[in-house]
Amino acid sequence: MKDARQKITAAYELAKERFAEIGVDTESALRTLNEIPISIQCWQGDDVRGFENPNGDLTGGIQTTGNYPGRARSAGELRADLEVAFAQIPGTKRLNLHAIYLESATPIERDAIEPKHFENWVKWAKAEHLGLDFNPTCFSHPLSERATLSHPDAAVRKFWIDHCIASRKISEYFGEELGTPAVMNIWIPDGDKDSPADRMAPRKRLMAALDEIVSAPLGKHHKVAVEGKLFGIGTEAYTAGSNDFYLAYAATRKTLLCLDAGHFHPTENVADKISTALCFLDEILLHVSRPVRWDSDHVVLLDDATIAIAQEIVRTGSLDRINIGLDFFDASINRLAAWIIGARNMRKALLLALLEPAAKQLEAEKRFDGAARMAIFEEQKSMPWSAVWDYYCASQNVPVGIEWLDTVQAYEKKILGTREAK
Ligand code: RNT
Ligand code: ZN
Repeated sequence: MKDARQKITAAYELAKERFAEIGVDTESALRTLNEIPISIQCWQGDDVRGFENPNGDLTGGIQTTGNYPGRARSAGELRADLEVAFAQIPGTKRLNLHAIYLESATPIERDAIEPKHFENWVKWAKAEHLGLDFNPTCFSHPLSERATLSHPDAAVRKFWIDHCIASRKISEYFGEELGTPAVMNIWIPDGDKDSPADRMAPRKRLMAALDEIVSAPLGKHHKVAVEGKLFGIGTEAYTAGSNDFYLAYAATRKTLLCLDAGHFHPTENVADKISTALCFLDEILLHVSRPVRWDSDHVVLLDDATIAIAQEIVRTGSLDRINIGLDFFDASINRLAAWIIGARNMRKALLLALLEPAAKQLEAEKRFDGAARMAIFEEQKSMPWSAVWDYYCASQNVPVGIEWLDTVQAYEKKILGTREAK
């Protein structure tokens, strides 16, 4: 009987030959795969509560549902959880923070947050060899009830502009300290439950506010992205920051555009938007998520939508121009498992895309041979990619199959289960 490791290697060697026959070099695919950074959202660990006011309500038209025990109640707990989760996820990782994940002994208003409130995160990121990304938090706050950057009251707008500029300073600090630029993503919940009389004025105010934010002269260690959305809970009829709005904004102001997989009509093909955006923008940010009937932020599965996104990332040859972030938050299941399943699936999808016989696909297309192209695509689905995945996990010293679940369950028993909900 061969031991498990030998079986994995033997299966891989056979798979490697099969892929070589169709012109795919698995070794090179795995080298590329391992280096693609995936930015993992801290907010899956505590249901988007943060540490500014962990008992406050989550507002802004987004919602976590479920009350599974064990959410992180402090930055220390969140970091401990992330360490366990990250050890189960192969490949290059970053951590995506929100402004509400600051650490301060005294309450700090959002327009007054400073790099020092994130020192512990930077120290930890250095120790864990992670890059950090950032987000101003323009929701879950008394001043965000009606609107933020598009608010008709200039004083309220200024508060959020100042918050976003303060967030840029923190992002710059992250990038400089960690030697890898931080992507700072602006998403605001502003919109209307019902048909507005004026769709234009809020957009003009938003445009002017964003201009103030992005024109603040700050260093080169961070990048700003803007994230559009079709609707939120309570903003079903109108959002000031639609995708059209931000696509035009990003193209004219040279920011990044963030495409969130849950922010479109359910039948829209989000993957198709990537090549369009890349025609006009230097870089984009993705929020890989899973909408179920609405922007529900379910855990990412290895489903058609995710695979299509990964295929576009690879097929456009734009790995260096696409920043991959995850954006889901499920409070109904073990939160570490949510991170692990979602992040492993994203990387599996990238592996599938990297194992495509690109040259053969393109040749068939060039000949207008639709049947051959279809046959190649379909045949690919039953190629032994999972043997390549297993070998990859083993070579990265992360669990190959579902064994990670044992670790997570043991951690749940020992640590998560002892956390009383506050
Ligand atoms: C909300 C946006 C946004 C948030 C995070 C927490 O619909 O997707 O990206 O999910 O910033
Ligand atoms: Zn998002």
